Amino acid sequence: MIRTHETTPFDGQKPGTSGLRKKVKVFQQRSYAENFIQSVFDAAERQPGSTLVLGGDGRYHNRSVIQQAIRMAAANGYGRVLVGQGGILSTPAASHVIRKYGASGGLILSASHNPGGPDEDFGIKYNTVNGGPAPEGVTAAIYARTQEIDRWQDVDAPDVDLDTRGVTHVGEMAVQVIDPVADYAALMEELFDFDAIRAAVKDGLGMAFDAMHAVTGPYAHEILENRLGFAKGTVRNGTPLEDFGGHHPDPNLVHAKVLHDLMMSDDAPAFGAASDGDGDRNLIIGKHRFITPSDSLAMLAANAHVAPGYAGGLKGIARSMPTSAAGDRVAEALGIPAYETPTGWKLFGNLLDAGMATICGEESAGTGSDHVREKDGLWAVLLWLNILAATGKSVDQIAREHWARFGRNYYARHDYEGVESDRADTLMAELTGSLASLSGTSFGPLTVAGADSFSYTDPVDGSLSENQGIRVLFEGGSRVVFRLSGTGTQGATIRVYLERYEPADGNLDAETPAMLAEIIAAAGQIAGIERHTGRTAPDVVT
Ligand code: VG1
Ligand code: CO
Repeated sequence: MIRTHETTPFDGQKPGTSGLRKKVKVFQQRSYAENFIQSVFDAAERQPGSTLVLGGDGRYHNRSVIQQAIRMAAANGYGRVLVGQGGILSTPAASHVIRKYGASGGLILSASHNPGGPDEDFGIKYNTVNGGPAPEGVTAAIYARTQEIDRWQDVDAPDVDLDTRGVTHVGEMAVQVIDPVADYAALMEELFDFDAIRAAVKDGLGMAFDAMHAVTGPYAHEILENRLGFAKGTVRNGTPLEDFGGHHPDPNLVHAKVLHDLMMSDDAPAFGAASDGDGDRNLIIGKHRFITPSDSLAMLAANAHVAPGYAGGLKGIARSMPTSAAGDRVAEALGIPAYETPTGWKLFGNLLDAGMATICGEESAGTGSDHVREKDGLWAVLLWLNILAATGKSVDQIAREHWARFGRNYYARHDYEGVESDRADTLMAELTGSLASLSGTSFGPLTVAGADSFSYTDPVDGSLSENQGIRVLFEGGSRVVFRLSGTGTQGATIRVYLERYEPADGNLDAETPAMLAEIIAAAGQIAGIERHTGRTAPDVVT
């Protein structure tokens, strides 16, 4: 029996870089999640009886929204829901399940790297039929719908048992509770040489994987320990917790410090990695060698051919604009195109669907390929392992050889978090206003060669994305980028991306902060960071 509930719109249900993210308390308001989900169902392209994929990163509030989404899907004409056991599906696994079972889309309940718990964050993302994040056109339609919504629908049905695999019915709709890991693990076995990795493990290749009490725990236990033979205990913090143990499941040098310290110590295994809340990001640290995500993209692309899934070569390499240009140099050497898109994974989907790119990546530790339409943390870890196993080299050796061939892009990101939104907006507005007069101006030893506000025209569908960040290029190839985060839930986060290129015969073995010092100083002056925010140092450096 379908029930119709009257409602009125909530302000601010506009999806950001990666779905709708708000405090749990906001989502717990009556009809808040329902309004958004109904708007997705109203705006989504789908046939009657189509399949919806459903799962999340296990954070607080995950299960209640899943139960509600199931009742709503039944009332809105879906024929089947595939839901991960325990309400669990990593973002890349959800992308794969959508593709594999021909679903019309999926709801992924996650706020990714944001903290979880009753006073922390929750989020809902909608992915479309290709398994990728809803493109701008779709998110705009969803947002428009949230502003005029006057009813949502569900069926009167009890909660589904999410912990037992199998099929039940809610109204006329089938609900299938699936193993969240099996399909994904099988896909990884197709792409990578598990035999070679297993042999390397037998020969002593060791690793430490920090699942950060988030969604990758079950995936990493199964793939790394059960299938590849890494010792029990290789996966740390491997049980998903609703509050991620009180930590931020953000795999960077601040929040994955324990792993970082281990990897810099005498006890370090050969390889260390971590993933984020929803499993789409990765942190790669070799013994005594941290690999920046931008470098990881470049190194993976340069060596991908050793893995069976990429033996035929790459079609192209895509990166987000703030990501360093290290990958572009690999593309040039391979004679394949390089693409520069706005931040986020939305714009990679068209390139992957059109067969124009094979590997994509972002400076924020997202890397992935055309095997799904999301970034994929464990995929990156497995490709690294495949490369280590196939070459017998260490992470440090791979990095040094890479830089000796392509040069090195020293890189860091500085985040100023929780800035008052007005102040952050003023900073960006002033900066945008000053662009025309920046060229030729000097800051210390650096002279501005050009500056612009990044916009992107999608080469596949011609859609235009404007105001995607401010780029300031210096003579000699160094660069600083400024943009506001689109994933936060409190105030504004200003991101400052710093990059300096050293050619292959340059200084390849220096410390990053020293190499970036002049650019950091110039960035502060150009944007007036202290003047606008009162901050003298960033909150997070990655
Ligand atoms: C951040 C990252 C971006 C990433 C996005 C979603 O966005 O910078 O690279 O795609 O998070 O990732 P922003 O707008 O805060 O800079 V995830 O792992 O949160 O789904
Ligand atoms: Co994520």
